[in-house]
This record gives sequence, C-alpha cells and structure tokens, in this order.
Amino acid sequence: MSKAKKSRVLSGVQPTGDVHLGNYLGAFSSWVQAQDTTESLFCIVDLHALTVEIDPGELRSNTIEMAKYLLACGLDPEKCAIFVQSQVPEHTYLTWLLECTATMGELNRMTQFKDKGRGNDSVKVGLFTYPVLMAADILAYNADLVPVGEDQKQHLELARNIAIRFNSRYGETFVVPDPLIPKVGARVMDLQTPTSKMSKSTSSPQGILYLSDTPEQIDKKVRRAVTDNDAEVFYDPHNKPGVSNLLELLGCATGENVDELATKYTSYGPLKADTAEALTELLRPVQARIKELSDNESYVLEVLERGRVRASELARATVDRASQAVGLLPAKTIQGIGGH
Ligand code: AQP
Repeated sequence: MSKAKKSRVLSGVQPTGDVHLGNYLGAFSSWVQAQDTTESLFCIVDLHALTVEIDPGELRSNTIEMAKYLLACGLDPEKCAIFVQSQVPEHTYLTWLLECTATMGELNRMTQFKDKGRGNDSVKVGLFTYPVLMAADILAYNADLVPVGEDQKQHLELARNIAIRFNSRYGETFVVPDPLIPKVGARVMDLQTPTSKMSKSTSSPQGILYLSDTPEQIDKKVRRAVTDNDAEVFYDPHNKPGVSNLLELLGCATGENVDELATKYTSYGPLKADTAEALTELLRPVQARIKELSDNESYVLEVLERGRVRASELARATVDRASQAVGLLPAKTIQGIGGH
C-alpha cells in the first residue's frame, strides 16, 4: 500500500530585530509542531524587511540572528528546510507573474497597508505590493498549509484568491493554501495597550516581551501589564482584554485551558506572578540554546545553505510551470536565475 503524501507547510518571518512572544506563540511553536508530521519549509523573508527603512549591516546581522532564533525555538534542520528568501530568486520572479494577476482593488483593501502607509507619499511601493511577494513565497512551494498568527489572515486570503484566479485563467498551476492559525496565542496583545497586537513597530518597550528578556525584565513587564479596575479574573477578550491576554500567555506557557486557569485566581497579583514565572520557564531553554549557537555561525550558515538548495529545487519547478502557463518562452531560458 502506498503511503499518503505528506502535506507541505511553508511560513516566514521578517528579520527585523528582536523576536517577540507574539512571533513565538503565534507562529514558531506551530512550526515546530508541523515539522514532525509535514514536509516543512521556513523562510527568513529579508526582502519583506526592505519595505521599511533598514540599515544594510543590521539587515545582514538580523538575518543570521533570526536563523539562530528559529533553531533555538526548536526547528530541526533534519526535519525541515530553513532558508533565506533573497537566496531563492524565484520568489521575485514569481511575484511579477502574480502582480499581473492581482488587482489594485485587492491590494487597496489590505488593512496592514492602510494602517502603516496609506496617505503617505514617501511610503515605499514595496510596502503596497508586499502581500503579492508573500503570495509568491507561498505559491512557489505549492504549500497546503501556512501556519501564521491572526494578523496574516487577510494576506493569506489574498494568496488564495490569486492562486484560484491564476488557475482558472491559465490552468491548474498552484495549490490553493489554507491558513493554520493556533487556537491560543494567535493574537498576543501588547501588555500596555491590550486592544492592539504585540508588534515590533508599534509596541512600546514596556508593552512587548522579547525572547531575549531576562527573568527580571519579564517580571517587571508582566507586573506592570494594563488590566482593569474590577479585579475579577475571567476570560473575555472583548470586555477584559488585558486579563484575557495574561490568561492566554499563561495558558500557552503551561498548556492549560484558559477558562480553567481563570477559576484559580481571585485577584490580579497572583495571576501576574504566575504568568511571569511560567514565561520565564518557557523561555529558559530557548535562551540557553541561543547562547550555544552564538559562537557557531558557520553551523547556522551551513543550515541556511542546505535549506536554499532544497527550496530552490522546489521553487524552480513551480516557476517553470507558471511561466509556461502564461505563455513565456520555455523554462530553459529562466533556469539558473541568480546563477545557480
Ligand atoms: N502579536 C502577535 N501575535 C501572534 N502572532 C504574531 N505574529 C506577529 N505578531 C504576532 C506572527 O509572527 C509571524 C512573523 O511575523 P512578521 O514577519 O510580520 O514578524 P514581525 O515583523 O516581527 O511582526 P510584528 O511584530 O507584527 O511586526 P510589525 O507589526 O512591525 O509588522 C507571523 O506569522 C505573524 O502572524
């Protein structure tokens, strides 16, 4: 009897500075789970990082640093491919084919662009077209599943729509991907403004928990987290966003159900103390592995090279098919984009 084909999983993260708990709980922990049962590819999306101003030296070192974080969080290069987006030029080639499939109306509706760039003449064109590059990242691998935080749901929907339109215009070329959004931790909120997501670009230093934070920093930030005045502990993200965020963080760190956890507390102090302690324990092994990797850059580069080879092989095959489908000259003319 032939074995059922494994689903393919693809997801990415921008190398834009320190990794925060939203990235870890919303994305990386599902990635670590996925690598055991699926064919998984994870991508450090450095081209996306160019959509906002970033120092070249910083981009280079952030890219290596992000690879270390992915390994420290539990990705295993024996089970998945970890690679750098710009090292697989098929992503940008496919973006053009997809930009000629997506519409201005669709991109105009992307809320992340509305929040970050709308109405500002000096905003980069790349920030506007970023969701199409993200669609190419996914469709180049014919990924079945894309594990992401809730903030990426709209971009995923766009990738699906582009794939469906391309397939119906040019024939079956792309797999239409599904999002994989975790039940808890899909939207980690800012500790100071719990109605907004924890985010590198908008959270204040007190509102964001970094994976590199010391136990003292975690304790201080969690104790100062904004809650409310009624001192009752129950899970209701709409009416009690701050308390619900703490319950979710504690639930993610301990594996316990948030409603059950809520019944254990009658005031905020103990909830905050337990949350800080659980998060410190959650991050302890990650921080220890980061230390181990800090002197082993050659190993990290080797992992990325292995990932690049695997990713290039898959992406080239899809790009060949897509190019021929739209009527471009045969694949031979595009093989070896980037000289490999
Ligand atoms: N607050 C969050 N809760 C749950 N998941 C989150 N993700 C990001 N923030 C949260 C998920 O992390 C993955 C990588 O996202 P990214 O590349 O957009 O990372 P980022 O730039 O670090 O995300 P930020 O902090 O949200 O940056 P801004 O706001 O500056 O763009 C994705 O799967 C994302 O869903």
